[in-house]
Amino acid sequence: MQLMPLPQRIWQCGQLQLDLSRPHVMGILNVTPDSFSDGGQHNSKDAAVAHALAMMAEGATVIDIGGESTRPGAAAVSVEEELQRVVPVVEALAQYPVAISIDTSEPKVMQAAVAAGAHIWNDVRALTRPQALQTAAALNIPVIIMHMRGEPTTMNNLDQYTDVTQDVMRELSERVQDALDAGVKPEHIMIDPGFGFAKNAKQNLQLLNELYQLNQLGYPMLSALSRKRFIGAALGGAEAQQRAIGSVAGHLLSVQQGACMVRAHDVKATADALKVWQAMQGGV
Ligand code: 9MG
Repeated sequence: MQLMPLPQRIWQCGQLQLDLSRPHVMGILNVTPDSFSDGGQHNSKDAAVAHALAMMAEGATVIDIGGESTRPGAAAVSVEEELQRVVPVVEALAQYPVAISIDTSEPKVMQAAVAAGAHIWNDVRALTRPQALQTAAALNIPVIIMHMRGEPTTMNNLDQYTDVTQDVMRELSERVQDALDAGVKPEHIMIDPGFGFAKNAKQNLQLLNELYQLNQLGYPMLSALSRKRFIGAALGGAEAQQRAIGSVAGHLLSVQQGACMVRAHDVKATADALKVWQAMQGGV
């Protein structure tokens, strides 16, 4: 494993400057009735906003709002429903000094979210839906491009890799090139290996062990393994609510290898771990 310097890059997110040369915690805000690890507790606007403010107080500098569950087997959601879930929460959070990221693959949702004050497009489908590439370029905003094969409903059968890390890097660079060709600015791109998406437990662990290799692609990197099944498997079959410490460990290992953002449910524990890492670097 290698210690990697984080890229010098700043994303202007409303009032907030996100300095990607230090690690950030992206707090997860599921606004779905069936979200997998908060039991749907935050699906009313006020509860969602309160949860976001609590995560900010705990150290999240980014809030990732998702109105569509990407859990395998989750019901599809219409654009209208996604808009109704996401936009009011964005409007409420836009007044706060926090970067607002939207977990969506739908260009119409992203357009409405940006109009309401959102800053970052987090797309697990890597801008592959019709008009997504063109919309990302026209909105001129930061985008997170994640590796996946197929759809959440089909991905579990698509985990045949020659070498998971090399294959993920190659397939991610193809998606990045599509974005660049469409006019997305290179300084707006963040990559993400897509832990848990079309990868089995062994492959996820290999990818985590070799994450530093993705720095060769030359983009800032997000690691998102919070409470995922392979963390539970590494803990001997722990349920989602028992995976916090394992997730913090995985995120710390990711930052050590160059990730500048981690997507977490357990914000305080994650932020504390990253503070120790930051202090070790000689910064605060
Ligand atoms: C929304 N979402 C769920 N898992 C994710 C992951 O691994 N990466 C990103 N970017 N988003 C995710």
